[in-house]
Amino acid sequence: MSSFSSSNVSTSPIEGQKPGTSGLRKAVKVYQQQNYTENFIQCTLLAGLGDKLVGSTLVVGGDGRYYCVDATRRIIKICAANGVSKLIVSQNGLMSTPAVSCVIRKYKTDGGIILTASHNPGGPNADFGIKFNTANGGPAPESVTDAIFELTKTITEYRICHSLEADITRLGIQTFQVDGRDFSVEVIDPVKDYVDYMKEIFDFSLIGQLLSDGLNVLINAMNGVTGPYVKKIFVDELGAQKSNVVNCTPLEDFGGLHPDPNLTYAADLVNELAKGHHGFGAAFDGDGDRNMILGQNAFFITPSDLLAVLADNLDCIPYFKKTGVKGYARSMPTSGAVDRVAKAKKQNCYEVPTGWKFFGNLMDAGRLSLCGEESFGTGSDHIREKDGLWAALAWLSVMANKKKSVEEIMKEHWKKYGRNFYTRYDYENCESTPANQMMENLNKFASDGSHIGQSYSSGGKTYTLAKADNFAYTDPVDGMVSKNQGIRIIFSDDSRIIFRLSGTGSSGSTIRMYIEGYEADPAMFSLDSQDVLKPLIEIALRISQLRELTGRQEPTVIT
Ligand code: G16
Repeated sequence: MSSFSSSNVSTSPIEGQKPGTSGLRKAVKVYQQQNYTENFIQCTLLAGLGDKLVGSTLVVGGDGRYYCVDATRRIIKICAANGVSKLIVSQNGLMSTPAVSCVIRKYKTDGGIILTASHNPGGPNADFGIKFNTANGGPAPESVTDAIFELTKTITEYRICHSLEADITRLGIQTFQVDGRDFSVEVIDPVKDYVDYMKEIFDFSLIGQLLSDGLNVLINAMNGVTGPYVKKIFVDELGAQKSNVVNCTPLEDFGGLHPDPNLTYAADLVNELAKGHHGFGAAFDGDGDRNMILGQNAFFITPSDLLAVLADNLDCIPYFKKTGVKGYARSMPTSGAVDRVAKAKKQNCYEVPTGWKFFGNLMDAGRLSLCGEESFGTGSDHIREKDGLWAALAWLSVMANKKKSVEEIMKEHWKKYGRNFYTRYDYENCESTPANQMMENLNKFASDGSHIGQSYSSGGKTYTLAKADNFAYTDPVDGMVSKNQGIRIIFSDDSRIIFRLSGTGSSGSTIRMYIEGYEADPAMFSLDSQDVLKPLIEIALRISQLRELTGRQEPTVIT
């Protein structure tokens, strides 16, 4: 076994290393600055593991974007020097975010480091990200990310074992002696543990039968990390043809795609499904935690509706037959469609701030089985991350049980519960000063009770303001309070307008405007959500003065 010595390298704090909604996402060029990656990893290890650091075991994986391999090599050297005893590293550094969560839990490690900027574009001129997950397999809570940030402001040195090189292309265990301690790197197949788990959760033979009975699927991995998982699950296990899966080779720049599965950036899938040859379509983002589901003729399931339909049909999935259903949750901007199901089923439905990290405590406390976010995230307590492939398999399970099409399932749901019309407008990369000004004005509007009871009219519709606030959340498990989580403007008919700034962008400010309106009249169900919500959209733009302040007349993305 080769022996190595580590050394301390002097460094100084670098500004702006504050993790956002999900990890520290910055341009690759920022990460490539001297000591940038090293500083952040050192602080992550110290704050994330505390007195468990020496002797700990961690998982390291990433979405395969540019700089992942380079960062993985640095992480191995820094972990070795900090007394970590074992790293479980995915082969070639490739592992989806849900698979990392699965592996952390399965092997009961002390946590993991995920290298991803998720749905942000990749490549030398695009984005990179580093995220720390704790021993429960979920994204670190704010207390940990705040502690990491505090350390980045005072760091003076990091520890590194420069000469140690592990070969991450080769499966198996490599052992080293570092400063007299044992250190090992186990390189694992990134797909196996995850696929084994999916086979326990779902009835693969039932879903396979659905495909062999003629359901023609189209699965688009958007050149992200899910490609090998998609091939294994859909082609090898479920019997789909190779032509049913596309963009399945992970590429460092995602082949120039913006790997965000929504109607704008997954337009390829939408256009193919619109031809009517496929009965089910799904796309996943760069790191595999997001999903978009479409039916024949590109019938779009909003993530909020997807959550509600699954909530109503968990009995179609063997996992929940075993565990029972312990409750539901959604992020605050996600529509209230799932709340209606929860009410009917007499289950709790929690409303948490945007960010998957807020679901973990509820799951660990046995209060939550299924949750989701409007940002194309759906998942359950099988792991502690949202899970794109899981969502696709869950929907296929419902189809296989009900023997109905995507559209029929959705329409049946609306008939039962009514329809929560929903849309989100993104204004990407705005200048920060006017965006902050807008949020400040909205905050004043929300905190000044004088607007309550006021009427707002547009397009022949009038809404009365019932409540406005800046959403704050108290975690029911540990009592932690998270403030300033978005402006809520709620009308007397439960229609809602929400504004918040994205926490995942790498530059400028992205404004998100969320609009929701409920209709119980079946005559309305087939209308286009943009038409139904037009009056509320106009009112939202008027109250916020978004166009006047930012100069943006149209959003960058509408979903
Ligand atoms: C991350 C978080 C999600 C969150 C989303 C959007 O997703 O994990 O919980 O909903 O960001 O955040 P924002 O609106 O602040 O941009 P991902 O897929 O980027 O990891």
